[in-house]
Amino acid sequence: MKLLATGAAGFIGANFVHYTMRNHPEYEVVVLDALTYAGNRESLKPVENEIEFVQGDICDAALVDRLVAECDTVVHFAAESHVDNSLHDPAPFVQTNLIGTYTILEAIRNHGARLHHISTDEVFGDLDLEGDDQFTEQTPYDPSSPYSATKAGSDLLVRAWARSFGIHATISNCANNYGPYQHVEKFIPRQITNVFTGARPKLYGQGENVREWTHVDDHNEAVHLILSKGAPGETYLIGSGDERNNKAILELTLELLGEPADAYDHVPDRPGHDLRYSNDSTKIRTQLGWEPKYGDFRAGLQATIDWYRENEWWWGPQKAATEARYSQLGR
Ligand code: NAD
Ligand code: TDX
Repeated sequence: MKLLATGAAGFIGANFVHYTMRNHPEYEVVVLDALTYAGNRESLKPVENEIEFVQGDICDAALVDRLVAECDTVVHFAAESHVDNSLHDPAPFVQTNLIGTYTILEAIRNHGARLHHISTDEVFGDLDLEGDDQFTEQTPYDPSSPYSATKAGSDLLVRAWARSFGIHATISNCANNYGPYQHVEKFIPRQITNVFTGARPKLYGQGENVREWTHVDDHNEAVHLILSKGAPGETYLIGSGDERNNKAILELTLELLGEPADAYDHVPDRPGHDLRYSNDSTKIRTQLGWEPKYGDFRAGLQATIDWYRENEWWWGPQKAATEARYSQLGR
């Protein structure tokens, strides 16, 4: 079984390749990644002799067509993934998330490989801070940012290609991920590495916004369950059920790092900042038997802090440029 993983020099895709090598040796893995600012070949170093790596753009139709023709399965992680960047410059989001996904769909249509498309809870918009509403597979799309709008558009392209052209495709919409190899632009690694570099952590607004934190290995286990047992044309929501607001996450991070609970700065809020996400993951739990293994968020966060402490060689080279981008945004 030959599996093409797009965007797997990024956070979730790299962890997917590691997870696949550990748990699913039946797959031969090819990675296609453009190595944008967010991609890092070092994230695949532990498995570099076990996989094939192709540096290239998912918008390159000839390249994508050739690679898809040789594969049985495509797992499509590649995307521009950071909301703040999309507010600053939406162009690469439209290109990669929409045109790139279209390019993959056309290659799938030509060659008949099976596609799993990785998406996000952000396509549904947000929920009230008060109350216990949740997104389900039936929730209408209502994205807020250029990032989530282009992810929503990519999901709709996949659905249309499945219905109109009969491609074998599945979609998953996962909540916020955390774990090793996450770019230091994202919330949790940014705060950990700020402390390690002597900078103060940065909280947007009052930090009341709520996210549902899911360990990246739990996400990737869900993806493998969908690959082996998911039904064509179906969408699955994935989430740990562990909802916390940003202030609480930051205070817990500071506590685990041995820092005072108030040792951070409030910075201007993100425009259009989604208030709360929460996925009802009953479908994947009951139909496919998925259950998160990282039930203890505190332990998962501690392990993540330890990973960043031990792997400055990995994140150190990205840190200064990332903070320079944040300075431009005033955050
Ligand atoms: P990431 O930014 O860490 O990695 C994205 C990868 O895609 C990088 O390696 C980059 O080089 C590559 N890439 C970007 N444009 C490309 C192009 N045109 N051609 C080829 N490769 C390209 O992102 P991530 O956090 O690992 O997210 C992976 C996927 O999961 C995305 O589709 C994202 O929308 C989705 N997702 C992320 C989260 C999260 O919490 N991070 C949650 C739910 C869903
Ligand atoms: O310095 C910060 N301070 C802060 O308060 C940063 C970087 C973020 N935040 C807040 C904004 C969000 O409410 O923390 C929360 C999480 O921020 P991000 O890590 O940027 O994630 P989010 O915007 O929630 O989106 C993430 O989850 C869904 C991923 O980046 C997306 O790719 C995924 O689709």
